[in-house]
Amino acid sequence: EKSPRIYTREEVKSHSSLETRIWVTLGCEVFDVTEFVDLHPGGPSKLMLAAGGPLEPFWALYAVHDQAHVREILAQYKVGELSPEDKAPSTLKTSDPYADDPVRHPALKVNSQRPFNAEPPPELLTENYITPNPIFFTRNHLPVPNLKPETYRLHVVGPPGCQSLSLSLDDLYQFPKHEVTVTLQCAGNRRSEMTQFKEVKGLEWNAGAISTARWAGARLCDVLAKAGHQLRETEAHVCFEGLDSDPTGTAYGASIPLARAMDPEADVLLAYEMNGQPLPRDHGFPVRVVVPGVVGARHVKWLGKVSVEPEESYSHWQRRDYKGFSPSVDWDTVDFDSAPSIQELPVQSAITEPKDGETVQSGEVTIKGYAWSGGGRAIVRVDVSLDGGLTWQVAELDGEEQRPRKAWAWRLWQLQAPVPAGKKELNIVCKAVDDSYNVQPDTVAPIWNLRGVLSNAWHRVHVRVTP
Ligand code: HEM
Ligand code: MTE
Ligand code: MO
Repeated sequence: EKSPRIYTREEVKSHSSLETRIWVTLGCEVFDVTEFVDLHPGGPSKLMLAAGGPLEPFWALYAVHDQAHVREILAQYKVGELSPEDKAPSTLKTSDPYADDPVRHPALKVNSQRPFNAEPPPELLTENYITPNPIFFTRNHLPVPNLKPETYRLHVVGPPGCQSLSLSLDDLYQFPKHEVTVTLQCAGNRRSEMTQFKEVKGLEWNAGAISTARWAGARLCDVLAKAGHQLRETEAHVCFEGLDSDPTGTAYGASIPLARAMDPEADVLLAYEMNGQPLPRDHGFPVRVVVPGVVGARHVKWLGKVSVEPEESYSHWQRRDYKGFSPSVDWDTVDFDSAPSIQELPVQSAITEPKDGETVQSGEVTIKGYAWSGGGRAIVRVDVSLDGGLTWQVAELDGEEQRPRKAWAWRLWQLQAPVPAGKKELNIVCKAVDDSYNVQPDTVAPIWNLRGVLSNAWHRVHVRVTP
């Protein structure tokens, strides 16, 4: 028996392209899986997400690998083992406000490290109707607070003359537990397409700033009722404050109209569970707001305070951001007070497979994506074109059926279509229709805005066809 060759994580990491060969690790073993990439039943692009690093975080998502025959396949490709001293201790810089942020899944495409903003890659986004927690997109404006469940309190401000509530987690568990499947989308989803048209200010999101989870918690209307609130003032707003704050102590905040908060049919939650687990730290542990059908920015995480106010939240993110403007408005002329805050989002859809720039086989092509609309509006149709929008075919809608007026979660869709003979390339386009017959605009030109929000033009993917 020869002793195994020993490699460092650094060396493994340098083998992450077909040119340098594809290495991965499992436990302390190192594998060269270059020859297996094209044989992978889950497709080459998914395997490549783990290139140069550990398989565990990916295999944890797909239990299909939890089988002896999968281990046997991998064993054939063993080239050595990791050096024991390689477990590099992470050096904590205490002056860094982000030093205590949680560890993230390596599949996430990071748009900004501090604060952490990342989206799942398109080939994983529509792999499951419910997005696995570790790859749910993350949009943080500030460092992630580290809250202790035992000492956590939610402060609910009562109406004048009434007592305010200070609720522990156990107190929240006493309210009826309500579960809803809800798609969350950031207003900046697909911003990068607006940037390509004309520069905007904001993070470069591709089409992955959207994800779906089953959320469970207390209904906001039940908690507000307990604090003595009624739906008297129809003009009032429910303001939320996060426990994340900037160096000046300013917390993240946002608000929604009281009418939505008090409507039991609107399913607004103070959620403490995400897909059957306590909320992960990045998604608001221990409690966040979930407002079905409404822009992500109002789903306040690490919730510290709820109050009913005559005016919208005075937070920067309610009043000076997350608003739409005419393409004619620039940073010299913008008047944030002139536009309403974004609440319900417009109809949206995007293609997740194939990816832009990919090469597809001639014969037949499978196109996959998601479609969703705000305000509980259901998706009634997704149209797909292979020729840039000259001719259209109707995609098949997968995923769960949507309830009328309460379509809080997306539909996944797919189309299997013959590749027209002789075609060297395809200009694939998708567009969705919701049950108010709202449609997506064909280009970003008429909807471009300086902040790059509400980007919902037809989604376009260009691919080459192998002859
Ligand atoms: C399926 C092996 C990496 C995602 C499979 C199957 C095998 C396999 C043998 C079929 C299992 C069965 O049906 O019994 C491997 C090996 C890998 C690897 C040896 C690394 C060298 C990955 C990675 C991902 C992934 C990194 C995700 C990012 C999937 C998915 C399927 C699958 C989604 C299911 C495909 C389907 O049934 O449609 N893999 N895999 N795999 N793999 Fe992997
Ligand atoms: N809540 C707090 N406290 N702090 C934040 O930075 N970001 C908001 C919202 N809630 C944010 C927050 C924005 S803009 C979005 S899109 C969603 O959280 C993202 O939720 P996720 O990270 O769970 O996907
Ligand atoms: Mo957002």
